[in-house]
Amino acid sequence: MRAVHKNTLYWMAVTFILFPVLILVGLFMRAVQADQLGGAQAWFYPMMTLHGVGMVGVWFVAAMACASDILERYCDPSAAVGRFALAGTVLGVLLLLACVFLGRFAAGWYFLYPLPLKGEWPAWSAVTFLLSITVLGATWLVWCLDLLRAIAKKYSLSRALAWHYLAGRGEPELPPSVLIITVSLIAAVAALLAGVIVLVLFYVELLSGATSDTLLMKNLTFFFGHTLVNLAMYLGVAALYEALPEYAGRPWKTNRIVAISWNAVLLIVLFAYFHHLYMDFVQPGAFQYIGQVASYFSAIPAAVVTIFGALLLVYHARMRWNIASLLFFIGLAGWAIGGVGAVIDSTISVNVALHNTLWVPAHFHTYMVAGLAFLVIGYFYHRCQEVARVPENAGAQAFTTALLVIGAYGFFAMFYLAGAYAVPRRFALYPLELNHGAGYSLAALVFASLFLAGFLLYLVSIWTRWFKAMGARA
Ligand code: HEM
Ligand SMILES: [Cu+2]
Repeated sequence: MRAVHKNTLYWMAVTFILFPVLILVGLFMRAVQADQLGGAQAWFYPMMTLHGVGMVGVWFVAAMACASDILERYCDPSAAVGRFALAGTVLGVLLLLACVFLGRFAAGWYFLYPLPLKGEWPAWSAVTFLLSITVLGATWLVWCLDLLRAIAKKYSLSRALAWHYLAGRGEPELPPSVLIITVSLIAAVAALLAGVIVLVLFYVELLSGATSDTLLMKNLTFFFGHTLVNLAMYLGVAALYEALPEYAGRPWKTNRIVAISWNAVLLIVLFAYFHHLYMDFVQPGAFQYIGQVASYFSAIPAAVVTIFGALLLVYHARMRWNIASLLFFIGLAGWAIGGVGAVIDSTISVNVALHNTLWVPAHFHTYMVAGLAFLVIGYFYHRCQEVARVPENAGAQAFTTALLVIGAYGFFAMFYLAGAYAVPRRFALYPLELNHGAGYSLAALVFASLFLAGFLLYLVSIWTRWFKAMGARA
């Protein structure tokens, strides 16, 4: 039995602490929007910023922790760099907490230029926020580069990208999870470098007063933000390829079609972000069309291949169902359902109506919560249980999963409905014309509380297994 590395167990602990706290921040936002917390509305935007950056960051590092755990099976990522990533992340989180709680920094999770420099918050809080993002981005860049180094040393990059499969050879065999992780890490490096450029341009303005081109800044920001979130999702999918076969009792292998579709992702994923600039009339028109086509093609082939692969794996297999395999299966569905919502919104003629409505948080919460988070917590449970081997209570696990699913989809449904009925995103309080938004918020508050209860039950069930894995750690 492969022990779980101490770093991975620490990443699990980080996730288990930060996720419920950030859910509470989400509940707070829904309560304000439901008009239940009149006096606290001044905190809406600092909390929205904390929630957005926090959630994106937590699920990125949690997915990276899965990737690094998978790679430990096949090659040799550096434990020292793993510790460095943990320390840098903790420092970045502390800076983030300081700027939102002490400085009420509130520019939203992608801090679109020039807002951070123009808000009502003190200048030091904007600087602290930028420093937080700098520490996080630089740390994660080093982490990604080390994982790529470990992959390249074992496989060479061309083999890790399965190019020998494209040429018709199936040897040496490459686990599909390693292929997907390689594609994701290459995209991550590109995204993080764009993030570094944005930050440098912010610092130049802070120090010299020289302003930047807003269109360039928006392109760089979404190249960074969209790509990072998109590939975190792929890392979660890699965990599915790695672990689901153990429950089906059959292997899930790389073949030519798998190789083609993930290489297509690598080619196209960097152009999908254009869908964030449909409303920018100064953006060159050709990019808008490229954005729509790239959005379709970075999502559809990989999703179709993965869904067919998973169904074939499970079809007529003697599946072993527990909370991990349930979450893998439901997580795959959530990825696809949220993906459909995203593809709808990335269609220009539809985006004209849905842009900046709650449809946007609707679709990304679907694939982040019911997709990525489900896959990751499924994988975390899978690894702890693999080592701990504590007897499982099927009824309790089914109940926990049901609470998570009902809570999550009820909460998403309120976002989708509100979006379809033209309720804008990022409104702390809804004006009279949009009063229906408050009703959806109240219902969402109830469902999201069910989800939180489900997650706490999940923690109850993983608790003893995590400790046992800690005792047997590598
Ligand atoms: C599970 C419980 C969650 C709840 C109750 C929740 C709630 C909310 C609410 C109410 C908003 C504001 C919507 C608006 O009016 O614009 C929001 C925004 C957001 N949430 Fe969540 N959320 C949850 C989970 C997540 C997860 C797992 C992620 C992972 C990425 C996430 C990422 C975001 C982001 C990026 C924003 C946008 C912030 C911005 O506009 O700057 N949330 N969430
Ligand atoms: Cu996007």
